Amino acid sequence: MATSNENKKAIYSIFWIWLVITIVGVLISIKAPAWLMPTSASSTMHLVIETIVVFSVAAAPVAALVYAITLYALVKWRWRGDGVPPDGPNLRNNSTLTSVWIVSSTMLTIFLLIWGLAALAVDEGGGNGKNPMTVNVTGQQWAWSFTYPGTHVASNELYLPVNDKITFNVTSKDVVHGFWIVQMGVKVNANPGVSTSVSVTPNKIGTYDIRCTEICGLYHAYMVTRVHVLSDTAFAKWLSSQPSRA
Ligand SMILES: [Cu+2]
Repeated sequence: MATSNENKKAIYSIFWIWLVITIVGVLISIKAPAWLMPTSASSTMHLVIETIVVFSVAAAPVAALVYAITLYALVKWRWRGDGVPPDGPNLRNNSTLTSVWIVSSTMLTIFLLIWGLAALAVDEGGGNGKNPMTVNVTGQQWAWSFTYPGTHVASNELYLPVNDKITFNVTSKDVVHGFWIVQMGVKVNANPGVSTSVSVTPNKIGTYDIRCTEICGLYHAYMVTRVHVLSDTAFAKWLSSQPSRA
């Protein structure tokens, strides 16, 4: 049996290892999305990145505790004798540890729930822009096509006006595809025979990526196109310059 002095030493060591790993984890959580995530072209995407940062920061001390105990156990509690090592202390009878664990995980879970519900409420289904506009999106092996209701325009690259609320009605001609505008944080399945809606307000002029997110056959990886977010006048000009498909 370990003496209480040895236990105290172990707890202090684990605490310091935990603290260092927590600080590293928090720094990575704050910095990594800026390096790894695409730029944000909508408030939805901004919220997605913010949520990733907050959830990673909240998870860092929990992960650090697992790593700290694992590292300490590997170095200090390694069994070097023959045969099966003796049992350690019975954690089930440790009421302090059990209460701390239950209370902290309950608080963390409630925090994540409240954050999630608040983020959904703030986002208003992805749209808080003016002049709502609808675009019909059709996926098929292996291309995207877009039509703009109220006009006779069809295109294979998507064109959108900036700061207007866009609702996409998404469907498929053959198998299940996934409509994903990478930099806008919008992703929804394209199902044959069904129209699924998703809304977003692009808030930055530029060209962004559209990908398919369901394995839909041989050329799934090449089912990509682009979205051009234009100023209102540039968008109106593009729309009127398109040949009618009717
Ligand atoms: Cu696809």
